[in-house]
Amino acid sequence: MTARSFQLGAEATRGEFVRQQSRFRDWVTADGSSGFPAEPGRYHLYVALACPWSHRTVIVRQLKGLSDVVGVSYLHPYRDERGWAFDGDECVDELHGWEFLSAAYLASDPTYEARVSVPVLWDRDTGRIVSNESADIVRMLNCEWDEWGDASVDLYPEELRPEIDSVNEYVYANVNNAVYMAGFSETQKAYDRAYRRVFDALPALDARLGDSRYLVGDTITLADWRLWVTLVRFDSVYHTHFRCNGARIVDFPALWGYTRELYQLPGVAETVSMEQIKRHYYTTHDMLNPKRIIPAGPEDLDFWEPHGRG
Ligand SMILES: N[C@@H](CCC(=O)N[C@@H](CS)C(=O)NCC(=O)O)C(=O)O
Repeated sequence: MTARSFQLGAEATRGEFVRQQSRFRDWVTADGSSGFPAEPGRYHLYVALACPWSHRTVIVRQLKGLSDVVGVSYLHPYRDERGWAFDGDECVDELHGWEFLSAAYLASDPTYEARVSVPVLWDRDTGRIVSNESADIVRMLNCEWDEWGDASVDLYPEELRPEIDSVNEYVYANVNNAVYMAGFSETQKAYDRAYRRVFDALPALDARLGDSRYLVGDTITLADWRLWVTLVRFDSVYHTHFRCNGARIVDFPALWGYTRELYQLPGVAETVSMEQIKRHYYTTHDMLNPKRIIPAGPEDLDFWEPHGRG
């Protein structure tokens, strides 16, 4: 896969990576007013464990106790120009036997020509994608299936929403997406800008998490999971593969303790496949790693070390 196959918009002339807008933005609602009523067994997630955007949907589904309510299928970590695929082995589409996730996009919109991304929230009844936007999917999972899930877990409390939204915006621009912008830059200048964003933000977030246990309020929210999915991949992948080598997460005391604390919460560690994460990034982006050799380290990364927070 070449850098060109990533969507490049008007910014392309400046060598910047531009992430495409999500095409499917419908909403599952508890009262059914959206046309997609929440029901157990009706909706299904297509995710890749390697992908940070997928990862947060997997975590929220888990924390909300929705494992038996919303199904899930996993895409294979290696992706070529045909897009995310099922390999028929450990990654199977139990619903349709599809080989490629592109089938879901074409079933939903036969004219779809943009990139096939994960995660996808699929509706088995209408046979179409409800949403391919993780930020929306985690909000739906947080409350719309509460009749069957754990209603006591609220990751997006009403009174904290404005602050969560504003932290999310900052973290998206300076961390989640900035590491990709650094990795997929096509000019030195574009890379330098992205790198600066990341290494201005990480010390700022380290300071914030030195003063408070979580990003917003005294409870874990969607803002934390947004940041965390990038932190957990950082030292193994982004530091090396995306040239974000200003420091590692283990070098930031608060960020590192926080990464371990969230990792150690019940149900979270099993959503992390470092094997799939490394395999995906280092074998899929040929323009960055044409020989597809997967780095062996880091050796000192122990997410189970006591976190000492609280
Ligand atoms: N806005 C989407 C972005 C998802 C996204 O970019 N996913 C990446 C994987 S990490 C993807 O599927 N890329 C496919 C491609 O570029 O071919 C979301 O947050 O749900």
